[in-house]
Amino acid sequence: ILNNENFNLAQGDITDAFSVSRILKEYVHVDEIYNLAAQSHVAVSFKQPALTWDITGKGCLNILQSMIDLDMLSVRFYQASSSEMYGKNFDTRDSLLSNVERYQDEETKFLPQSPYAIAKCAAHYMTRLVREGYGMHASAGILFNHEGPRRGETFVTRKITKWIGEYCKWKQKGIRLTPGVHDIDFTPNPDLIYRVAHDEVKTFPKLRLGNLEAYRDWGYAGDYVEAMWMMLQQESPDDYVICTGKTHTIREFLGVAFSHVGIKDWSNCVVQDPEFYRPAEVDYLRGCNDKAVDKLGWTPKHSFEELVRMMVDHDVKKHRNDNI
Ligand code: F7E
Repeated sequence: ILNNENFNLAQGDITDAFSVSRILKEYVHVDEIYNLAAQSHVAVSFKQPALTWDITGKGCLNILQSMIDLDMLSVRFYQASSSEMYGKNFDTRDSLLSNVERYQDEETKFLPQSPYAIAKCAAHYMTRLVREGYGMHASAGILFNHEGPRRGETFVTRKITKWIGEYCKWKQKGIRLTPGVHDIDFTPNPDLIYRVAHDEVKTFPKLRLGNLEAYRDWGYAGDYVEAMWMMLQQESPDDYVICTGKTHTIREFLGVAFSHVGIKDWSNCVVQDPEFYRPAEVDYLRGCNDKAVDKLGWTPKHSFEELVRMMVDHDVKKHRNDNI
């Protein structure tokens, strides 16, 4: 994309309102603005709540207030809202409902469970405010987890598939898994990979994860980006839930991912480590995409199994081609 002559990269900082308005002043005649900027890692937001607030919450305000001040009221705006905003909403509802009956949609109450989710709620309400107060074409997509080969390596899906990619590579060379549980962090990292490669370490570290029981509605990021664009092509702005409507635990993700490389029992490959548990968890997410299907004509094109296999294939291929 950097070589595309229509692509311009302007440098700025979303936490700095002057920086945002200086950039927008140069681009007052654009048609659409998409705000995807965030400190988006939920666990990190507990450790860096103020930074998360500045980027994820106030960053959105900085853009919207600049648009108002610069009289950019006819420019269409998209805010990346998140299913994390629902938080623990099921604790206050009927816990006897089965997973088939439990879902979140545009009417579900937000009960955010992390500094990240609280910042996202603020940005979501700000977007609604400019829509209703200033008549702006401002829409928010409440996106459930969206994944793919480009997913950051510290999010659970990619952490798993990256580990599988690395492990498959070393397994071919005859290197075995570490036999026991270790009290030091053996999460694969460049230093460790180097040491394995140079025969300084003879065994491969197990995959260290936190809570495996949480449910997530995982979809393919490419499908979801299409939905973002579709929202801004509508005559009127609105909020939409974007999801697959299916939910799986991290355990189920592990099952599909490991069996794709022929490992039926993954329990010997994974260690649960308190380091990766969060102070507060979002236990259950399953969205209802009826509104997006009806009004936008959008549907997800990739199933859960296809998504997992796509990510595993990518990482297995990537690490096979690594020349360490
Ligand atoms: O965690 C559990 C963890 O970090 C998913 C972001 O894009 O989606 C994402 O937020 C689940 C949680 O994503 C590990 O406790 C277990 O229950 O992949 P995640 P997330 O927190 O759901 C939403 C829609 C966003 O908006 C966010 O920006 O997996 N889990 N073990 C782990 N999670 C991580 N990261 N690492 C583990 O070792």
